Amino acid sequence: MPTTTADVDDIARRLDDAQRDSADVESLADEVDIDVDTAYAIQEALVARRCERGERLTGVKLGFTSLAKMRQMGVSEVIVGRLTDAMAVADGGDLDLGRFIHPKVEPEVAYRIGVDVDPDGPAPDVRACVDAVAPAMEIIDSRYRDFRFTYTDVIADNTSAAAYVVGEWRSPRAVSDRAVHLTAGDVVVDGSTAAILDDPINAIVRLLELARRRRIPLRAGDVVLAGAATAAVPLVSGEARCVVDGLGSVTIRVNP
Ligand code: OOG
Ligand code: MG
Repeated sequence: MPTTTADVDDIARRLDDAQRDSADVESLADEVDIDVDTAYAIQEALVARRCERGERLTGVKLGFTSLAKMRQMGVSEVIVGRLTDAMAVADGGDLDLGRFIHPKVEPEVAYRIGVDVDPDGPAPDVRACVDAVAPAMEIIDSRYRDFRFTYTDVIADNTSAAAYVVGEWRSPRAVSDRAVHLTAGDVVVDGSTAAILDDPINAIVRLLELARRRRIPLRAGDVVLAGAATAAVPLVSGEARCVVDGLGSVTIRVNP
């Protein structure tokens, strides 16, 4: 049984270094007892380090909003992480595999927040918060060896966030039960947006609750990744592409 109390700043530094050096670390669970509040405190310290180096927050991502992802990773509760400009890749842009440890790609739906949401203010209307929707892909790259982590481990590691790409923004529209196709190298995965909490807009409902509980401010223009519609697949060199029926597609070129 681990007995050591978590040193929030020290763990944040280790996870931050693991990302910068593309060198994995062991799960924290064997070493320290971490509760959910501490895990989010580590995430905040980790993201603060990135911001101190000049990165800018661009939004948030949800994880484990589909059964496929919960089953793949053995975690069954929704988590939230932060996105920065250093993680953003332009639609059609290039990404080098060398900056990652063991990257995987996920087909996602992105929403754009249209108003500032104060975590202490009155609960806003969900649909009124969103001003655009787009197809997206997330690149996850757990800093833990072999993607083996506990619920609190993955929260501390900023929910495996590594990179993301958003396609053309469209006016808000219902996107429940739209076919989703992800192609990564030779692998093709089919799914539906309905896998994301029955309807991806429910990701915004969960986000508003989590943002309030975790004191995460949301600002107009922030990107929200609603979570993967299917299990993640390894990111390999070549093209990675996600098509969401009625929303268009998003593509990146992946270099070895
Ligand atoms: C954690 C991130 C999960 C999603 O879309 O469900 C996630 C992981 O699987 O490493 O981003
Ligand atoms: Mg994701």
